[in-house]
Amino acid sequence: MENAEVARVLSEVADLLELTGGNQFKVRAYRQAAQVVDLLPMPVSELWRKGELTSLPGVGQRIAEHVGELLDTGKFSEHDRLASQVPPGVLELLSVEGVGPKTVAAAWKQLQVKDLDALEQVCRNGKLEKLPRMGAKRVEAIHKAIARYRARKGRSPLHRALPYAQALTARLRQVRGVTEAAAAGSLRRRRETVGDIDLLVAATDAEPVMRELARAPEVAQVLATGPTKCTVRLRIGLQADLRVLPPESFGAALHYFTGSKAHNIAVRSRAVRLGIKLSEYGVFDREGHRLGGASEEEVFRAVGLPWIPPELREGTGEIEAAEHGRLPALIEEKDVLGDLHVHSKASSDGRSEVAELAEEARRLGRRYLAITDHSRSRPLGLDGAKLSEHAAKIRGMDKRLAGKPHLLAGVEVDILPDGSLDLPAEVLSRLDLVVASVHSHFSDAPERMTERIVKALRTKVVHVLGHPSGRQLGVRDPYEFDLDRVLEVAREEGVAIEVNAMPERMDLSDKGCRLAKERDVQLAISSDAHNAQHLGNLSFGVWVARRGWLEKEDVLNALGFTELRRRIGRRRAAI
Ligand code: DGT
Ligand code: CA
Ligand code: CA
Ligand code: ZN
Repeated sequence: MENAEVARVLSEVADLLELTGGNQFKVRAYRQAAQVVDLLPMPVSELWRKGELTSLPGVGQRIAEHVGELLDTGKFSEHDRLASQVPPGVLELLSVEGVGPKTVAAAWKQLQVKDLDALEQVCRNGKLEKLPRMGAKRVEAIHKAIARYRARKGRSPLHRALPYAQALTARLRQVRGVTEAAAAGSLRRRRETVGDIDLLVAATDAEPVMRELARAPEVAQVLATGPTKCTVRLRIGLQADLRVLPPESFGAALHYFTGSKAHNIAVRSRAVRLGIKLSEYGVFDREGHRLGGASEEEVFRAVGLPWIPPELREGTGEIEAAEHGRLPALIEEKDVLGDLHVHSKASSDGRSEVAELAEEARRLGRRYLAITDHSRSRPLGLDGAKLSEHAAKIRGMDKRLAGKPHLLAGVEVDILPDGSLDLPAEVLSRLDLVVASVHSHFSDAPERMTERIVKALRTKVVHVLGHPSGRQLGVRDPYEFDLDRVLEVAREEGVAIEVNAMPERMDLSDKGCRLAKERDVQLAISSDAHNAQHLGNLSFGVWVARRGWLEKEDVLNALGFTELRRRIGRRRAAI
């Protein structure tokens, strides 16, 4: 069982306890344990086996035993006991943004709300508004959030699905007679959300492969089976489709099931024009003779094209670009040489010391790291004096590290509701790197939000606009603003736009990246790490960038340290 799954069950126990009026102390303990397990750098099952679970912060004997029971038996008696007291539809209400356990408990106990439909009804008929601490504004926000939740239901964010796809392909690769196993579909294209996991396996005998999938611990139920394919439901609720193909068809199938549908249609119409037949089984000539299909390259070659990276296969110009030899040389993770947005313990939500961050960055081969803690408006944010002290500490450590990696003393400064920055320009201009971000008043009118950001970009002290749309996948929609206008000003002012690589943000989006490139605006791919393990999340940002057609030249932190210093220093010289 994956850590994420264990964490999910633990946090569900916390929710259930809260809904059933359980002890607040216990609620907090389960929440903390969930968080610890989720961030664990090794499988939690390994710790259980060694009897070391209780060495984790906040994990006591009781919770350790429950986790052990879950790992050994797939069951969690405490969880099941609590779940039997709460209708399943009630628990689901917690997934609606802005609806917490207190609201759900009140709606359930006082208004008999047992599912999403019922919650929507009490939004409409005014009953929810009458509950204590509710009011018309909150009810309206909840009503809107229900609609958003419905729209995204059934899709999972990439970061939830990816570990399962990896675990399952690794498992299937072990089956005797299997030569290849891969995840295709939107997951391989690295879309930010996926509808399901599409698994492809090359083997001559399908039966043992399907049997192995059915008994995988991640799988809850087999929904359908055929001679060479099956569909299962995973414990996390996501479905997976498995198809088993003969090795000579693997490339053709991988291409077909990677999609997208729009890309496939375009490739297939090229094939028709060239008088060849393309299917998930291979490439064939008019007489039905096989021309290829073992690899994707053979498929593309048959239609006269170079191999196209999966992230580009959305039917938005990639075929034309390939045809004319103009495919972008997409940025790769190894091209990103440093990280420009990282929080240390000096931020209230930061968990690692600067030294731990530097150590992990060095291990990951990053050449530079900007420590950008929060400014004073955030809870426990830094004021000018504390920030100067912090910067001095960072610079001292930078000297000791002697470039392994280089540290930059920075800040993530709030863009206040009026567009001014949360710290004086005079303080900001003494720092090496300034990331400016919106963290409040997300529901400003679009024109107001645009002006707010534009004003911040005009201050001359900002290097990077942080998580530019404010979205959190499946949790919070992007705030509304005129991206085109912001890009125009960013170009004029020489400000880079961040591709925030937090898996739950991925912000700027892929489409935004492509627009920024067209507008000649530079991007910065940053982890926004709040602990050392998060530094590895940069890959999520790189995938977004690749889906946005970005190349090395488009990315600020693909520059070497000297070049970067010169670039960000130029800002300083200008004021
Ligand atoms: P998803 O699962 O909604 O995130 O998106 P996909 O792209 O993974 O879609 P899915 O799982 O329905 O199908 C996987 C791929 O199979 C899809 O990207 C392209 C191919 N495919 C599925 N249905 C069709 C179809 O009707 N025509 C063509 N040309 N290709 C299809
Ligand atoms: Ca899919
Ligand atoms: Ca599918
Ligand atoms: Zn932020």
